[in-house]
Amino acid sequence: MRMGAGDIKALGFCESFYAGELEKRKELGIARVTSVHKERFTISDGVNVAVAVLSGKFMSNADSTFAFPCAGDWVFFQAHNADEFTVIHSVLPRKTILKRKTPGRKVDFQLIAANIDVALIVQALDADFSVSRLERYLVMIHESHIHPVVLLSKCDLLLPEEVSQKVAEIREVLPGLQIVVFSNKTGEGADALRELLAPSKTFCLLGSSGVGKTTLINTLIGEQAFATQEVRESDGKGRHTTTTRQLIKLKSGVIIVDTPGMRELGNFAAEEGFDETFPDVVGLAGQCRFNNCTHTQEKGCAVLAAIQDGTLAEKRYRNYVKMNKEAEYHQMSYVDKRQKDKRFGKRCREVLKFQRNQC
Ligand SMILES: Nc1nc2c(ncn2[C@@H]2O[C@H](COP(=O)(O)OP(=O)(O)OP(=O)(O)O)[C@@H](O)[C@H]2O)c(=O)[nH]1
Ligand SMILES: [Mg+2]
Ligand SMILES: [Zn+2]
Repeated sequence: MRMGAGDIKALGFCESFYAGELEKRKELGIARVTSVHKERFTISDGVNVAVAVLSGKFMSNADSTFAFPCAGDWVFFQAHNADEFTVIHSVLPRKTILKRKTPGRKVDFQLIAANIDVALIVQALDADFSVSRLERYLVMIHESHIHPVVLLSKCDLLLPEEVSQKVAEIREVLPGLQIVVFSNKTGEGADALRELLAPSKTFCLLGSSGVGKTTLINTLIGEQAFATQEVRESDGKGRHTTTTRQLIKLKSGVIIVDTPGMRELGNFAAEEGFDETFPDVVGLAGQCRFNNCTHTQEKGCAVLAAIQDGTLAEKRYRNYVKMNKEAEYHQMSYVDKRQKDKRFGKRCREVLKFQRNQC
């Protein structure tokens, strides 16, 4: 079958969302990016798979990280020479985009996956469990307006009461969050997972290396389709088994993006994500007597009062403050960086000129 003649709806394509775009397609086909290898992209139409490159025009127009295709993106493509040579012409508008700051001090973003409906944050119950890290993921996910679900893996390694206690720890600070406890070894939680994983929705697995993300995909497929690996005791941090993000369609119709474990989540210029992840802290801060309250020593500080009477966990508050500071810092430098960008600078000058003329 020719590339483009497959079933993109089965790969999650929403015709109503892209109604306006379909008119622009002309002779171009639509496919979904399943993986990225430097300047080469694997794309699928739901049945056929091709390796594609970006058109020259695409390359010269691309002005930021956001312009380039990432796993989960829908693209307009053209196949030449009986499908031997495939070119991507443009990326269709994204419903959602999951991004993170690149590790290190350099302020830049890395696209994780596009058009994700549900983000699955995987934490292993034995060694990886951390409510603070969970909060970090949630800020990133909420900022992208993606629905988060927490998957706690390796429950076979703990006693049932230890598992319940960890779940309670999360529920205490994040009451509305959906949590699924499971084990790839014993099959516990398999029903809950099956119920969660709806066909034609796109899910994205996120979490540290070694928590069992790829093993979960293999479990769902029912065979060792993808490589997984024991974390070496000597240098548990030293490796990632999964090295590229990859969009996979299961027989059940579920679409999942597997990602390499994130060692460092980085910081992000997230503003919106805070309100949804820390509604308790944000709500309290709004009740302080002074609206410039720093919540450190002021009289009438609702946050300090809540920590004192035990209604707000100090650890949660500290994590909020830490992330808020990081986000502020990065927001600032992101703007600084953008101002260096010629086109952005030009636009700024135009706006300033316009404002001056208004005064
Ligand atoms: N006991 C136990 N071990 C598990 C479970 N799930 C996965 N493992 C083991 O954990 C190790 C790491 O699993 P992977 O699936 O490779 O982990 P990953 O999250 O994909 O890691 P990266 O690809 O590096 O991000 C493997 O040795 C798995 O056999 C589980 O539920 N219970
Ligand atoms: Mg993996
Ligand atoms: Zn205060």
